Amino acid sequence: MKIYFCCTDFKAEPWVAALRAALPQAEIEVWAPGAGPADYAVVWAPPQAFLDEQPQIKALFNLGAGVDALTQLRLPAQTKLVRLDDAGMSVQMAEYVCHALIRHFREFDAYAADVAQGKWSYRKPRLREDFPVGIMGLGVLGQRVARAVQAFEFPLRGWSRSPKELPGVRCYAGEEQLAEFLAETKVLVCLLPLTGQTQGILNRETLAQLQPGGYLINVARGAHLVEEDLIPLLDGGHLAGATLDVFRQEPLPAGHPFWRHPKITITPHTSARTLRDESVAQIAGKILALERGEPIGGVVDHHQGY
Ligand code: NDP
Ligand code: OXD
Repeated sequence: MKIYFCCTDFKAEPWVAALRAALPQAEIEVWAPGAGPADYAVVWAPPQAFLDEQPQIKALFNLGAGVDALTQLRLPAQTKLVRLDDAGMSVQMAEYVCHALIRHFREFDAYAADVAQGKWSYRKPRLREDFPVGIMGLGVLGQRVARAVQAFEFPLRGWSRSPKELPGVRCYAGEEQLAEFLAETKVLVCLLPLTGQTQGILNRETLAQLQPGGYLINVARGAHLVEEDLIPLLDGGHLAGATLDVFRQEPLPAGHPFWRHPKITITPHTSARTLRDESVAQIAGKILALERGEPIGGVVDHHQGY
């Protein structure tokens, strides 16, 4: 069995070593143009040339949960596209979202600013009933985040493509229920995959439907947000702030207004990192299952794009 590693942005050696340790029976190499055919590949944003040279490949294992960089490419028709299914990311996402939510709700930035000036000051406690949290995307990550937010007793809403019933979450589904979901939300968390349906979904019209004083936490993809729509809503006061982990262009270009806006907190696409041990164990397990002819989870539906 031959497996290629073809991942931009990842240091190849430790990954290849970990994959070899997990699958000692396999021949595992870093792909180079012109290399011979392989059975499987571990990929992250591979070049089109890689896919064009490997039409026989049985499955591509994406080193992330979001497959948007792959679905933009021409994929071999019979190749399975498999995403990471949690692999240690959901707990990180829960930490990140709860941190952003609580920092905003408890006004910790304002306290830090006071402390920096040597001020011992109190703010009026806010009521969590006034801060309903709405999670867009109730998949692997969205549901884990929902559980974590629930522990802090915020009112919780969720929105997904297909209807769901989740304990303690008021669930909405489909475009027809999006307006109702937004109207019931003050702190909006985006955990959608980037597809033709979700690109630009965070825009002037949708964000304006959040409750006054709304807050945006985007941890999914930069292209979910129409970036130029955000600042007028912040400056106009309808939105109180935003925490953004993902951007249309990454790294965020120098001089981009998000770097310095006082109501925007940015992090460099780090809310849920791909963890090597967990990812390799998951991928190796799935390759062995496929070799035994067994079904695996996390296979992307080419039609839905996630
Ligand atoms: P899942 O595929 O498990 O969940 C996706 C959710 O989005 C599902 O609930 C799905 O609905 C919903 N959804 C998809 N399309 C629509 C739509 N058109 N309208 C409404 N709901 C929709 O993905 P994960 O939870 O594993 O990951 C979510 C995303 O998080 C990834 O695609 C990636 O972009 C991002 N991510 C970001 C990271 C970071 O570091 N910033 C790290 C990891 C992931 P349904 O349940 O009905 O199918
Ligand atoms: C992912 C990511 O999709 O890291 O896993 O963004």
